[in-house]
Amino acid sequence: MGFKEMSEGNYNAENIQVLEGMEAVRKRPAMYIGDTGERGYHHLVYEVVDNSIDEALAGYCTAVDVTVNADGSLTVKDDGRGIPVDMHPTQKKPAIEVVLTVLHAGGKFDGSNYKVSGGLHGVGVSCVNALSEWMKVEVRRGGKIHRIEFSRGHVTKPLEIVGECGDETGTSVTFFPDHTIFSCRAFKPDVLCARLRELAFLNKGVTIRFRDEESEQRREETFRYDGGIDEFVLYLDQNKKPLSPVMHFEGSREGTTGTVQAEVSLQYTDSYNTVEQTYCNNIRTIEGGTHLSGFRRALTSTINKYGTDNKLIKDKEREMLSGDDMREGLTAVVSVKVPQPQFEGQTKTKLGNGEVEGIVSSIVGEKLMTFFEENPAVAKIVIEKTLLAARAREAARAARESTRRKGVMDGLSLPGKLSDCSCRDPEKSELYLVEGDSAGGSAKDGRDRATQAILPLRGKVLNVEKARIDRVLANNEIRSLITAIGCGFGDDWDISKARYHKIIIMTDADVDGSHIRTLLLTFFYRKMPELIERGYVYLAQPPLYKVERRKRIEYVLTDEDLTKKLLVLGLDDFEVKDKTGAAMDKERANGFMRLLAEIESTSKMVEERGFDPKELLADPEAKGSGASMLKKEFSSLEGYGYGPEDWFGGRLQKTLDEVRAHGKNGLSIYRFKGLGEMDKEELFDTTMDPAKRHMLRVRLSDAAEADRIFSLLMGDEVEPRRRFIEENALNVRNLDF
Ligand code: 0RA
Repeated sequence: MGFKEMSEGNYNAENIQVLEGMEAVRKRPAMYIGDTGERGYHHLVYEVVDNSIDEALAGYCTAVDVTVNADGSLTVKDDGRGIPVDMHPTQKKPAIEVVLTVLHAGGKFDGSNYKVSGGLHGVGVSCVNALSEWMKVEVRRGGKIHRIEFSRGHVTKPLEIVGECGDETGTSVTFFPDHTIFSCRAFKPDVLCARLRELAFLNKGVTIRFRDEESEQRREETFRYDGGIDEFVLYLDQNKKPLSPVMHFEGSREGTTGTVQAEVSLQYTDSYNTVEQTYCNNIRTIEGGTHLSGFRRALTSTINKYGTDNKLIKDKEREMLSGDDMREGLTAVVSVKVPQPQFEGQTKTKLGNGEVEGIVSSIVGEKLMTFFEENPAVAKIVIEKTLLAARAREAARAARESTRRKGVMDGLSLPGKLSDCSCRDPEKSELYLVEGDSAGGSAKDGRDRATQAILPLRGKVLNVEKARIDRVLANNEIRSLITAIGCGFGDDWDISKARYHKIIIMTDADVDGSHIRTLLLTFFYRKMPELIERGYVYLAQPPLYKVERRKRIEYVLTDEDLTKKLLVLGLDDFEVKDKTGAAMDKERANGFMRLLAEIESTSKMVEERGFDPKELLADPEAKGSGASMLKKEFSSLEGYGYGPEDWFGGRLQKTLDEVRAHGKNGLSIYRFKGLGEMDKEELFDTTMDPAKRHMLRVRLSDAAEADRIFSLLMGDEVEPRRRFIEENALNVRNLDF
């Protein structure tokens, strides 16, 4: 919502525009917050935090507190001016009620009063209200503490004064997302902290505190960076060796819709890769846009001009230098504030405002030239690195030429190991990257030849974090990959040439498999990020178990699925009785057993955290996810006529164990050690058949973190890598793409 104009100091309730009602949001939540899964769930928090950040940017707020409460709700508290509580003249309601129940209420969106921060969807706190089972808002303003409460967007307790607060001011919003709308059930501290940290970098001096009261760990973190995006660059480069200090340039220019501000921090490191993170109005612009092109243009022309004028770059060399060369080893954060941002591109994360390119380019160009003139030693290092990169690229040209997709039409230049599909429509075509020749062979024989191509990968894939482009391109596995995918590489990159829109990594579920998977993901992330951004990259999910009973074979994906399976089988010719001794029907018995299995696993989890489940259940004050899960489960248990004493007395555990043991009867359970153990039919049936398979799409949800983690996983620093791998058991799902 646009609160910026209020900073002009003449806010009154009339300014609030009434655009739309609440029901629309509940009817089509995804339209307003993107989705109703994990992303949308966390997006609710960002919407509320954005309002506090706006208060901070207007100069009225210094600290924002975000707390995950014990009951699973979340509070965002700030020390800003407080949402106005006076009467809205036309709506005949307090302004705060209008702000929280009317979409887009809060200010006009004309150029002079633009919203500075704002989530991807920028829909405002009223949306969060509509999508919350309940919301409570407390405002400190004018010496009084005011409170109002809502449920699913409707007032349940009108605004009232509940106390005095002296000259304290601020807003505190507490909400519990509506679980009939969201599939996500809890806030993830890691996900929240990543965005809060990013916001603290982008808004220097603002203190953002995070507290988790829900889990037993009681995590607490404070993010405050007086160095702003300079500190952001240092954070991103934490696992790399710097070649230059952090350079910072900023300025503003009048644009057609108001003042455009631009801020850039950059540093060169000895890495061979480039990190460019760009933002507009605190929103990450994954697809780049005019601010990025303006920045790049300034960098290229300044390096060229300074290098030539100072005889560091010879004429012949200048012709050979490309923009990519000048960005090798560069880490840059570009942040602009634009009054009326236009977001374009596939995911609406590409800044489109044309004038921004020239503005950023002129600010950076001017100041970078001055910096080089005042720091010739740094300029020299940057230019030397650039020339080295260019030479390496030149040396790799031969390799690159042969890697290019020149004769793809006749299939001649495709790698020999590739078993291509016959279909030529990329949208229907899939490329399987398979670990090892033996699994590759099964995949090749078992696949659907029309749509599925197989590329077996032998041995380890090159670690692109540690190799310059010439070595990357000389590597056979990588060359096969590039040719097979068809988009080219580096300056030649062209996503529209992708030969497949699904690239599926299929590796064993062991340490080697994880390693190969990580190397491949690093390659895609560093060298072909657009594949990940577009959602073309997948991880195959081969089954963990093969279960055979009376000659019938079934495949099971996970340990939890195996438990479920055993219970269903166990109930076959097995009678479960309720407390009165009457037999339950199959369906009811099945639900009952699943519930018992849940109680068993929750109890185990609670015990692992050092609690006694029995005590926790009996304690009405007990909060936290474990306690609330137990309470829910035991209240379900009552529905079957049983109480806690039946579980804690061991009686129901015995039934559960019996059914499980019965389920195992006459059953052979085999745990796969690798893909190679499956024959071609088996591999197709379980892992490749589009009608039955499970796959994970690789997402790039937090690029900053992903980049740091990749540097950590793939860089030279051994100790942090060892720790990370140990802590995360090399499971890519923990990398949170
Ligand atoms: C409307 C007008 C003013 C402030 C706010 C809204 C406001 C909203 C939120 C939401 C979370 N924290 C907030 N802080 C402030 C300006 C009021 C004035 O002029 O005094």
